[in-house]
Amino acid sequence: MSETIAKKTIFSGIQPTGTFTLGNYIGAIRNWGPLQDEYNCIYSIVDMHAITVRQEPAKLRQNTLEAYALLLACGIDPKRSTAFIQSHNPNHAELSWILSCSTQFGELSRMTQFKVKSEKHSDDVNAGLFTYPVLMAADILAYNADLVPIGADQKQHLELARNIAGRFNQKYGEFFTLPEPYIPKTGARVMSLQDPTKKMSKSDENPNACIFILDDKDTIIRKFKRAVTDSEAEVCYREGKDGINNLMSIYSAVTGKSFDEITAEFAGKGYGDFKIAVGEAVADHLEPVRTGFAKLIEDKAYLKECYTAGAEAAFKMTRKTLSKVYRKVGFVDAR
Ligand code: AQP
Repeated sequence: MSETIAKKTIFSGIQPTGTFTLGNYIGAIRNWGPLQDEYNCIYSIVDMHAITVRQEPAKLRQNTLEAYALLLACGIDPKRSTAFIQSHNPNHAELSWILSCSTQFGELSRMTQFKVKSEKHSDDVNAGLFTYPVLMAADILAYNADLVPIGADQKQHLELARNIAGRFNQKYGEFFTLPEPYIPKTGARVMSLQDPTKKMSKSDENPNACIFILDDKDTIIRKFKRAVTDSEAEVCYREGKDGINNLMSIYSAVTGKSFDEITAEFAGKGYGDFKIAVGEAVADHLEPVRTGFAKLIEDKAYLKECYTAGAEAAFKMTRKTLSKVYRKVGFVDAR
């Protein structure tokens, strides 16, 4: 058996709904690169998920290319991983239909993301928004992924993917691997800088709520200076100090310092000093991503070469899964 076959498989995706935030980066994407040697990694820009919310077509196209370049700038090596654009592999959508027939209406209606997004987009509560988690299950199960690196907000969807896989296996015989979530210990849920009870989101209307990973140093520091905190002056991690807890988690994630070390570092100093230090540490941490992205986005031919090869590899892997699934459910062979 070759080494590649013996490796466990990882799948993860990210929506091209705007420039990635510090939340996407710390909670998900920065953890993807280090896994490339140990695992068979498959990473996707999930544009089909993005259209569950209204997108301006030209902007979506541009965001998708930029998201792909960002993926590479964040350390995904298209030679060591399969990196592709979701709509380039139609097997995801095909499998999604089969899996939707093993998904219950009730379980989809319990999904937090559906509730939040259908409130936010109350004029367009479309069926795609409702069945989003089934497509996500198909993304993962099409590769029989063992592990899915995600932020804490996607845990509920991953649990649903496991339930769908289990139900399919029960109906048709053991087939799908039940995927495990891989959630980082620090930074699994980066919160909004303007409302630290809400997660940081690409599509937040308030640009000060979010650090975008392509923001320049001055912008990053300015946004941290404006971050909502509390009326105390002690930098420590404690219940009720949502704003400071969030800044401490971010600082810890980019510097590797523990909460105790951070508290000691800022003892006797005010929030102002702490906010500037967090801003500087984040900006310095993101500098290589900004530089890498600037080069990659200029080379459209290279990007195309990478995402085309990625899609071909992804298609081959998943066609085999889909053929077996079709046989299992009782469809007549096409040839
Ligand atoms: N605030 C966050 N903290 C930690 N992890 C996060 N992720 C998202 N927000 C945070 C993780 O990033 C990965 C990709 O997310 P996505 O783009 O597929 O969708 P999302 O979770 O809906 O992200 P956004 O930024 O909130 O996008 P919009 O605004 O378009 O809905 C996932 O692993 C997610 O957990």
